[in-house]
Amino acid sequence: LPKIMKEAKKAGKPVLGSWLMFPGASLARMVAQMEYDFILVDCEHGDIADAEMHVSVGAIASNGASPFVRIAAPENYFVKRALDAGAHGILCPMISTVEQAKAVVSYSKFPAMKGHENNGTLSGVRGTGSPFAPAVFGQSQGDYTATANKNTFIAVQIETVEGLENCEEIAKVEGVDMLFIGPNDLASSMGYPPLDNGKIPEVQEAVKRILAATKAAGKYAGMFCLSAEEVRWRFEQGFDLMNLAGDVAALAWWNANELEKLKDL
Ligand code: 3PY
Repeated sequence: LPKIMKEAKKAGKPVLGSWLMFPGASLARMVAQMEYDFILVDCEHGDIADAEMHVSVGAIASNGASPFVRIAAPENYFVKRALDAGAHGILCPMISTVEQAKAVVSYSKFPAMKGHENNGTLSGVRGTGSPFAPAVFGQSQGDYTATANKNTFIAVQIETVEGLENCEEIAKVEGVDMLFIGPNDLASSMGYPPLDNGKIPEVQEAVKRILAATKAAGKYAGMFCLSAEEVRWRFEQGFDLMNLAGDVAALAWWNANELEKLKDL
C-alpha cells in the first residue's frame, strides 16, 4: 500500500477514498484536501482525457492524498500512461482471467535491474522515461526507476461471472496487490439490474466468495461503495479499502435532496 494508505490500515481503519469522474485541477485539489486516503481518477467511465488525468494525478498528490487511476481497459497503453503520470496505484477493470491479471502486472513493472534486488522480484515490460512520475513521487528519475516496482500498487477488478469463477487463481497472481469488486458490473454480468446488487443473495454470495479468495491469498480486498452505510457494511465484512461514492454522486444527490425539499413551493 502507498504510505498514506498504510497508515490508515495500521490504525485499524478502513482505507477510504473518493472517485472523480470530472476533470480539473481545482476539483482534484479540493477533494484531495478532504480526509480521504486516496482519490481515484476514473478514466474508464469518467469524462477525463489523458492530459486531464495527468493534471488530476499531480493535484491529488500535492494535496495529501494518494492518486489512483482507474484505467479504461487492461491494456499496456493505459497502464503506461497512468503510472507515467505518477499514479501511486492503478485499478484495472474487467479482469476475468489469470492471463489478463499477469499481463497487467507485467505492463506495470520495470524489467528487474541488476543490483536493485530490493525493487522486488517482479520483472515486467514497463518502459522507463517519464519525468512526471518521479516528480510526483519526489524522487530522482534513477531512484524512481529503482523503487517503483515496489512502490506502485496494482488492483484488479473482479466484476464478471468469468472473473468470479477464476477469482481464487487471480488472487494468487504475484504482483496483484488487491482484488476490488465492482458490484454493479458483477450483478449485471449475472443478469441482474446493476444498482440492485446489494439486495440480490446470489450477488452477495459471489461477493463473499471473492472476499474469501482474496484473504486466503493474503491480498487486500476493495469494494465500490455508494454511501457511508455501504462503507460500514463492507468494512465490517472484512474489506480493507472502499470509496465513498464520488463527485458525480455528491452533485446529483445533493441537488436531488435539496430540490425535493422545495417541491411544495
Ligand atoms: C461497479 O460497481 O461495477 C464498478 O465498477 C464501479 O464503477
